[in-house]
Amino acid sequence: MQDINKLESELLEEIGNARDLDALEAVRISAMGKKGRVSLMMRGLGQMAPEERKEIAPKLNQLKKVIGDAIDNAKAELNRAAMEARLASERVDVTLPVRPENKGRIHPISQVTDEIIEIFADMGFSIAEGPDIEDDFHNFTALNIPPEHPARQMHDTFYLPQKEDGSRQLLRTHTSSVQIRTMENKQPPHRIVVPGRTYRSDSDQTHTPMFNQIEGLVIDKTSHMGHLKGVLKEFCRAFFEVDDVEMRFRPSYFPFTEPSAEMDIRCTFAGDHIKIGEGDDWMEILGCGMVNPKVLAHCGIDPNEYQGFAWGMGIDRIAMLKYGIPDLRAFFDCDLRWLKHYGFVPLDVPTLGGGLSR
Ligand code: 2NL
Repeated sequence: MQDINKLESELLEEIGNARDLDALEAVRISAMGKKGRVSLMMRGLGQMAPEERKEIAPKLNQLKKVIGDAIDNAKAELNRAAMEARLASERVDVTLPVRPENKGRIHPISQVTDEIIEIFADMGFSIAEGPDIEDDFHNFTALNIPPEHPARQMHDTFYLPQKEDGSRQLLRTHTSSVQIRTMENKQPPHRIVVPGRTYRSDSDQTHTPMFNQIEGLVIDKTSHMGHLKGVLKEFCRAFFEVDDVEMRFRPSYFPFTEPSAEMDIRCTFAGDHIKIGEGDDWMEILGCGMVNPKVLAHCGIDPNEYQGFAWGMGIDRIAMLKYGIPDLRAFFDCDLRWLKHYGFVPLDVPTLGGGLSR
């Protein structure tokens, strides 16, 4: 009897002292496990005289129940305390003010590039891209720019160090090299626009060493100057969001087109901003022409079978024009305040249906 009472108070104390679930489990095993202290006592019943057993067995069953209940209770309590600690440490204060969110903006150059792409995509053009680092052939020779042409001189072109074979790579001075690669690698007809970075060693108020261009190319069997005019008219109408834009073509010269022209559009300068499509001034916005047959031949296209037109314009200048941005150099200053002012909302993707810009 005494042993039972002593074991009960011992075990109850051990249970009370268990600080966590592992410690409690250890107590349970040492009491109720196969070789536990309560289990051993139960086994002792077998050697007792029947009279004694009758007296002791209910006490032992009582002990087993008391200890079992105490362990269950302690377990529930430890679980509750653990949950409470977690709730306290993981509490979220829903009354805190929202952290300021740093929303990005679309750079005007990206916006204008997307707008132009959207317009030409609608006319059935694909977008082509190519490397910024080019070789002499794709940037110059294939475009009928002869070795003594001033554009090849050091002051215009950024050259990379000379290689062992004497050749020098360069930073492309226009995106025309991508059209050359397209004509070399794919079968005509071609209908592509090529946006991208271009580089010239030139830096002043209206020139930056890196600038963005978009060129277009159409090669087919009967493509002619009338198609060129129609495509560019549709572009101006959509891009400047006016019903009609008067255009004029002035004769010009590029080694890669023949004949070549510069395209102006009607505009008026009202104070510090320009209105497109009306007035009595003209503004030059791009250069264009029929692709020189020599260029086609350089790309493996038979000039007697195919012909086409091309044009090129500066994205930076046209972006300044459309969105009234006065200083070219601000495009590349990475000033967040400037971008917040002139930048565009990322979700307002330019579409012809939904409007190019808001
Ligand atoms: C300008 C003028 C132009 C082209 C670019 C071109 C490309 C190939 C063949 C023929 Cl592969 N032409 N591109 C044609 C005429 C003018 O750019 O003032 N750009 C800013």
